[in-house]
Amino acid sequence: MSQDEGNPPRSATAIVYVTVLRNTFAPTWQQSMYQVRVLETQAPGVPFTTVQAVDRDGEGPNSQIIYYATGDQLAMEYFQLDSATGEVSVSQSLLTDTEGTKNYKVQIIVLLYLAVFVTSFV
Ligand SMILES: [Ca+2]
Repeated sequence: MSQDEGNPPRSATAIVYVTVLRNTFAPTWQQSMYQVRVLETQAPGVPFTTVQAVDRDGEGPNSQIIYYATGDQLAMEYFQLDSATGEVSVSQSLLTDTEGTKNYKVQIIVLLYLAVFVTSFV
């Protein structure tokens, strides 16, 4: 209700309907595991695969998905993830890995849900 300061005071009433957007659904992965082969000559910064999760809450912050990656130190050195798109790319040339590592494991987490991302290069 709103009221003015006149004498006598006049007022008006409006009804406001409020819809509460509840966070009902957790995000789910399209695939629980992604196994990808990538050449050691893969250009840094160019996505070679995309992980994808969906959230059935529809539009708005309750369905907004943020990806982030964890993994061993070596994997984190060579791979990067776009937190908004889920695109995975090499962050530096795999040719600089003098150990010649063939398998890197990167875990990509969307909120509290895990998927394991495994990649190897030939
Ligand atoms: Ca949700």
